[in-house]
Amino acid sequence: MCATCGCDTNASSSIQHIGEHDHLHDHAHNHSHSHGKTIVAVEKDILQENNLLAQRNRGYFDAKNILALNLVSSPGSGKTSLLERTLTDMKGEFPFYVIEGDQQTTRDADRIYATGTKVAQINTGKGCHLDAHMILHALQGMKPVENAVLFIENVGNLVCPAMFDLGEKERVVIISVTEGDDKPIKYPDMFHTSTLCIINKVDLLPYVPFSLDKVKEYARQVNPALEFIEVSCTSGEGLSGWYQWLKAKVPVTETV
Ligand SMILES: Nc1nc2c(ncn2[C@@H]2O[C@H](COP(=O)(O)OP(=O)(O)OP(=O)(O)O)[C@@H](O)[C@H]2O)c(=O)[nH]1
Ligand SMILES: [Mg+2]
Repeated sequence: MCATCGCDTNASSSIQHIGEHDHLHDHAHNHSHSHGKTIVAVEKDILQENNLLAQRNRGYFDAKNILALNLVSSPGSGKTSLLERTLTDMKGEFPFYVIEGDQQTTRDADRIYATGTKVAQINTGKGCHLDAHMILHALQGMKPVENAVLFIENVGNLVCPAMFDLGEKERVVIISVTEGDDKPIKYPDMFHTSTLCIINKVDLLPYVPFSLDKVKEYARQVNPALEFIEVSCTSGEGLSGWYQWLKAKVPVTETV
């Protein structure tokens, strides 16, 4: 049992590389669960171990000039839809890779694979977040090329993924207009640790009580530097702004 968030990532997490050997990789973790310590101390241990591995991932990304983005949101905000659109519309512009995190099934990885993108699915079992150790294992099977863009779609959850650094360059939080505009102040950690907030499903604005001004005001209370892009993955509205943001983040390749 992970004392940090109460979920159990030890029991049954697995990694599948979709469209390759489809091998299922049982994935045991070495979290140090020392009984008798206070919960705060155990939480610190787990996060410290995670942070060390995250730094290792970050070093790997830096060495290979890979832009790694961690996409976080509550379930159903549109993370996979955004990736499907992005990978289709920007096909050929960069080498893209995706790591999908879900408790069960390869449904999201199958959707990504259908776009022609190399993808690995991590099933976290009872776990409610990805951690740096899982990403390390997925990368070992994926072997991304240099100068690539790696999207990591985290498990749909606005709480626990905020605590786990994966080694990403930037964290992108997605909120959809059907969720309510007060989410940034109810789940501040996720908005505090993100660089960009994508507001999705704006095609539904006429039908739901959601204020774009209010959600931005609330989000700025927890993160004054947060950037916003409003999009609809269904209609395509606003997606060009996201693509521009993405291109500006890709590290420049040094030519000799
Ligand atoms: N109306 C509308 N529906 C959308 C939009 N984007 C996504 N959806 C729908 O929202 C639902 C959830 O989308 P997903 O892309 O699966 O969301 P997700 O965040 O990946 O979900 P999890 O991986 O389960 O957390 C699907 O039925 C999508 O078709 C949008 O811009 N507008
Ligand atoms: Mg998804």
